Amino acid sequence: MHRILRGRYHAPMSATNSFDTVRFWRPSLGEPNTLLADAVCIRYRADATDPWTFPTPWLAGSFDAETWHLPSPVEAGQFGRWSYRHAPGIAMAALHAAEAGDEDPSAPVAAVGRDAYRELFRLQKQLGLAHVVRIWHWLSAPTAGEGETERYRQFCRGRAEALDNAIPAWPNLPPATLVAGSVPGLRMHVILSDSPVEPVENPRQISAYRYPPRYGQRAPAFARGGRVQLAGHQYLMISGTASIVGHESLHAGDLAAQFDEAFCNITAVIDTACNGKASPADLECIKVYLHNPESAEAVLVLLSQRLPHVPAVLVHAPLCRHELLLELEGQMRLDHRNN
Ligand code: 3EB
Repeated sequence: MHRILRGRYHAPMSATNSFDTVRFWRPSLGEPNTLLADAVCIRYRADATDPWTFPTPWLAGSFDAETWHLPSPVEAGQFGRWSYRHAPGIAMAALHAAEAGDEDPSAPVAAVGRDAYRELFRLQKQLGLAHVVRIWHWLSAPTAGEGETERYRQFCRGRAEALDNAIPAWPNLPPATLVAGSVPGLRMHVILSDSPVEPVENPRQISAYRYPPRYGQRAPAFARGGRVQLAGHQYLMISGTASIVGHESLHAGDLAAQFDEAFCNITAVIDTACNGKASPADLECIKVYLHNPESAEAVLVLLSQRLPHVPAVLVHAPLCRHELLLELEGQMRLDHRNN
């Protein structure tokens, strides 16, 4: 079970690259790599002000398998609050919208989310990339606040209002993840592309954008998964996936049962996307967001039983429904399977 605990520290990647692509996203436990002017090296647990970091404490495993390729040349830039790396046909961008404190339910989270998305639309125009194909959100204290003032619901409202008024409208919703960030405010990482995402829904779940109003007046705007073409490679991206069937959270308080349910949901998304010809064992990597850091050992055991050959990483991140103990995400390369 300790296989994925090996190699806790990974040296920053080398800047020398003889291919026409560079690795563009590689969360690592190393120091910032200043040599990588033309690539994105996302550090984890870094300082609060650097938007190119995962604001979630690391628990176990390695980020190494989560790498993306992009064609040269790569331009680094800043547009409004978004910083980006832009290559032909593709870009990765990061934003951090700071907040002073993270527990104040009257904080204007709707406006924070709305403005971040509006600025994202402007970034798309600036870069000439019509499609946002994957989004990660980290929102501090997402479940603070009651009823419609809950921070996550407010965020969903702001996001929905921004998308209502997007010109041109997004043709498809992308896969997304939203978990608690440990830095006050909203952080987002996005992948932009010149080719559209083909959304994949999960037959076991109601589409999130059709959730009934009891989860918030404005439903969460994301797809369960999506097929995307990135720099010539085909990926299946799987959104944050939890123990939700229909629209209801199941197995409150039961970590192993929640893992099984989330695993069934990931399996269903892969089945749908690949017509039953692939399974979770084909994932390039899997990431587990855990509400309780103490459950890491138990989850490592479950992973070693279910997915012994898939590289995994575990991070500490409460989720946007307080009863959810874990959420899974992953991606699969579709073009080099069966080779
Ligand atoms: C769920 O299925 C769990 O609001 O962008 C997962 C992934 C979740 C993304 C989002 C929310 C989001 O409803 C929560």
